[in-house]
Amino acid sequence: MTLPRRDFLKLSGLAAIATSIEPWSKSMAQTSSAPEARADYTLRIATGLVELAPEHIVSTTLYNGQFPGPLLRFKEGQRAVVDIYNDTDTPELVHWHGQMIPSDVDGASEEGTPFVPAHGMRRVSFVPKPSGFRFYHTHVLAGGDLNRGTYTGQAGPVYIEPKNNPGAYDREIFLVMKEFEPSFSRGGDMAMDFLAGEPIKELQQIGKRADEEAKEKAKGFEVGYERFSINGKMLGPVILSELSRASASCFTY
Ligand SMILES: [Cu+2]
Repeated sequence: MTLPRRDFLKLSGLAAIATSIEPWSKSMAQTSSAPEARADYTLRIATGLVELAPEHIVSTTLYNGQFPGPLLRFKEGQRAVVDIYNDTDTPELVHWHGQMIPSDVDGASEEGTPFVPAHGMRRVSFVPKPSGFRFYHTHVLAGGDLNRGTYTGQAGPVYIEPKNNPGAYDREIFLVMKEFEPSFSRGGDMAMDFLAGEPIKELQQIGKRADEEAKEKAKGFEVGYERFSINGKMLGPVILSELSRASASCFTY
């Protein structure tokens, strides 16, 4: 039973209040003080700013107003509860990359995970596994919208502490590498010389074959990036923005 607020206020000055509001307080007790565990972590999805370098600020969608999103530490085999608030105007999905968890919380809509509604929230609870360094990120399909999904700053590190070998490290450092400022291109114009190591022959051949096959058809668009960052910081000073676009891509990595 619920009592209109007006009636409640009217009653509140009376001695009869105790008996009158009893059903009200009972119903409140059932809804709000049910044994709801506190979440281990809260993620808030909202737009915000990332300062990649002094005077180089990117406006995008973030977790908890930061990039990367906060480090979430879980324990292998120990249930984790995460509250996800979506403060944006579009439905969102938080995907637990690399974890073997049920599809209703995994964060992939194609596997059946419900979206976190726009301006709504969802609580997810799962037993994290396997142990190790993982990450979480949005699983919204961006399509041609470079302000959505993977093109935003929605990514963060997860560390699942192993049950058996806790690893007595002196120091733990978590690195999240992410590109920013995407743009469409017709291919081939993003510098690749920042890639480390020797080219892999097999991959080159696959690329060559694909190019040949595509000759007949019109080639689709590719997405290239202006900035590369480690933990939300691009390397090198802002002078790089004066260099050509292609070399900036490699230097700032
Ligand atoms: Cu993923």
